[in-house]
Amino acid sequence: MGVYAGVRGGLVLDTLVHPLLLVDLRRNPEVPEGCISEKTRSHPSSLENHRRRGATIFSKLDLRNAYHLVWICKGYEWKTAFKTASGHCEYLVMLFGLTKAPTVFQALNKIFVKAEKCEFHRSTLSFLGYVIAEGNVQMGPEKVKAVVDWPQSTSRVQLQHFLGFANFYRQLQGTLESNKKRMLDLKQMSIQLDQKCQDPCKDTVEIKPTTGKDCQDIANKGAKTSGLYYVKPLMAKEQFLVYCEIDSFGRGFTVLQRRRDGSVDFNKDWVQYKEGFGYLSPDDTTEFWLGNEKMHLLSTQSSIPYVLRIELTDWVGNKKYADYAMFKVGAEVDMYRLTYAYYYGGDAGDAFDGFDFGEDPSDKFYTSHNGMQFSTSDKDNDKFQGNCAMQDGSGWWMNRCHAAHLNGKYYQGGKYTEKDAGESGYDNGIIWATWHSRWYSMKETTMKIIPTSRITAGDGQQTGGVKQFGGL
Ligand SMILES: [Ca+2]
Repeated sequence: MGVYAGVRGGLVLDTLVHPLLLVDLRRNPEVPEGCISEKTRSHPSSLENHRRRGATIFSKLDLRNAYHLVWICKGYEWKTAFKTASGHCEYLVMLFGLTKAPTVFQALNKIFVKAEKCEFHRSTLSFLGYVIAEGNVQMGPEKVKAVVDWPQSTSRVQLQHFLGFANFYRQLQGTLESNKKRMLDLKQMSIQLDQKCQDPCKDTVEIKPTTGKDCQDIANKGAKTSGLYYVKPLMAKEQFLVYCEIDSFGRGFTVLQRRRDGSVDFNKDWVQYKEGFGYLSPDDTTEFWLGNEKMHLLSTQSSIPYVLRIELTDWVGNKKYADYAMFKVGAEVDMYRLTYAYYYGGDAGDAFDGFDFGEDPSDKFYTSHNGMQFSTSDKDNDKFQGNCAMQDGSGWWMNRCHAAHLNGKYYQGGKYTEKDAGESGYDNGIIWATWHSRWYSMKETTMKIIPTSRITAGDGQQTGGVKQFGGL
């Protein structure tokens, strides 16, 4: 049986074996500032020693004297010098761990205890935030509460404080270990999943070798099939991947946007619309927004005017299109402004020019898109006092707000109501108001560009007209 005496600010004695020291120098006014940090607090490892010694009964003494009341002999302070991040320090009072310190301390003539703070012959003892009992040292309940109730950290420093506090109680080790194990399990699972998807990925993702400044350029170089190609517009610093739609007439459309099945969430922020999101696939089966910056680089790279072709499919399989001549997306400084010269044609109608919904004489003016800057929920560049992009959960060339809205929310089946549109209740589907009502959301959309000189070739076949190849 071991008997311990614990002393706040002092000492624990193992009367059967030899002195076992504990330090508690928290907020000690006697200790020179800058020399003591909270890291000098007692470490539970010393407390745990009692386990090895088989102690069952414990006593605690609260000494009026403490180490820090013992001055180091003048001229010998340098022997305690140590280095910290904030400079070099030396002790002026006795420190724990100094050779013979316990002996010196016990040899002091007048050691008094505070009787009211002493406890004798207990089977459990509360000491320095720990509960000491036979065979174990537990974290004190008030410390556990402090960890549980710790306010959420809002800065790195606050988080460091919490981690420092929590790590100090090595009783948390168990939780940490179990978390570590779970992390390891998740990592292994992720590796397994990676391996699983690697084989089909390798087989299906094929990037064609031909490159050019756009897909027409690539087609001109002899590429015959649609798929993934790298393009490098004249002003682009790096090449990037695009889906090229290459037809039998040798036309190469560079695809800017694709909706097919609602698998990609188009409710994204400015940076995401800038960089692009979604997935490019070699067989054109996935949804994506190529990205405003890439659209800008592609559409403004030279004096070659581009036509923007918009293709729409409704929920009974009808397909319509709309073409816009001299389509351009401005630079980011101009908020990726949309401009075009005129409606080039198509059977879907000119929704970019706005639509008279019959609610207000200015409907058409305020739902047109030519000249509009791009808006996202976090960047409101629209003509509305509110935030169209936030209300509709999309990024688009918003006016006040739209008659065409191809990045809207995906509605299965097409028809939706104000109630379906959520909190704001505005029309937020995939809309082309000159074809279907704004409460009808398209099933599929494509936005793609091609040099104007090539647009007419091939269309003749669909309409039974002339087959011709213009320019380039
Ligand atoms: Ca606004």
